[in-house]
Amino acid sequence: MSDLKFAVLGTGFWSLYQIPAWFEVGGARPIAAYNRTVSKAERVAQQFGIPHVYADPEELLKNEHENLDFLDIVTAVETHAPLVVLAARYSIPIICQKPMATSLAEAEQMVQACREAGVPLYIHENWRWQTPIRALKQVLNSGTIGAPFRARIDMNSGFPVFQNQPFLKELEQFILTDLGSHTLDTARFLFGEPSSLYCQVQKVHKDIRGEDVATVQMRMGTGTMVTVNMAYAENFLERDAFPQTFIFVEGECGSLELGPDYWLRVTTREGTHLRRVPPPRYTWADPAYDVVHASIVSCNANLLSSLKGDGKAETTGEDNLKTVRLVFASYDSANQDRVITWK
Ligand code: 89Y
Repeated sequence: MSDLKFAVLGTGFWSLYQIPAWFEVGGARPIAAYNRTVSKAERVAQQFGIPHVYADPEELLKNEHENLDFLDIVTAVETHAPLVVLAARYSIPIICQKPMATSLAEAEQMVQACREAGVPLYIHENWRWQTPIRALKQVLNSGTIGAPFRARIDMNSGFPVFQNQPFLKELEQFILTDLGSHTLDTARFLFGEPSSLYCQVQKVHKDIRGEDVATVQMRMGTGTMVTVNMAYAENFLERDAFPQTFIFVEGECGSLELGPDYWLRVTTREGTHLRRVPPPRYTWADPAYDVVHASIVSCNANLLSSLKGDGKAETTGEDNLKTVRLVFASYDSANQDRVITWK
């Protein structure tokens, strides 16, 4: 099969990793790029050999839609809904970066527009594709530790995320949309859907608009109690491990721990078995983000297999809507100081 041709909408910080990850996967080739500040699109197009550049997304779609197999939307979150609704009119399959939308209503509108137009919508949710998280899931599925009754997912760091992504400072709703989209999706991936949720938030940085600390507690799947802790609070940790996620799972027959430096420990009656599950290293990846950038490759490969009709995508629009529901339910819970329950 020949390469699928795609357009990149948005050529900011994340596109510098998203595009090389496509080259790493192979089988897909960017033929057009759009950015609001067109000089940025020109620079990225030159860097990656993308032939056509646009300052207007509608013009790109008008001129290129017959040549395009899919769109890769990597713009700021507030543009996702209008771009997806626009692209659905051109009947081009869409990949949209997380977080999906600025509200649940907008996310629902995106899914509905694509469903009505018969256009596949995928959300680029890469956290669950991290090598160590996949390895932990495999052990969980193997039944070695039995049914999980409690778990903790921790992603706490003082890494200055605002330096590379200054827009994060301006978000009215920050940590739960930016990082919670990932960690709550990972919780769903590992433990299933929630039946109840309680969340509390804090703001430690004085110079940002949104919250930068959150704890979400849920009852998930067959009853696992799951706590998700997240923070970008410049809390001066002795060993800051950005962007590693630590996970601890207690099961009826053992425990499972994903700790610093990608060590995975499985403890049962027989003792502790430990092995390292590091991500692959790519030359184009920023070493400060290694496990995250490496996971873009696996996520893209999964979405591409679905676009080619060879496999099933995990993070479809419909699926990610469930993660978006959790993000905004967390804000509702925190704002009202109440437990939210689902039937
Ligand atoms: O924006 C976030 C992401 O997707 O990965 C890490 C990050 O850059 C900061 O939380």
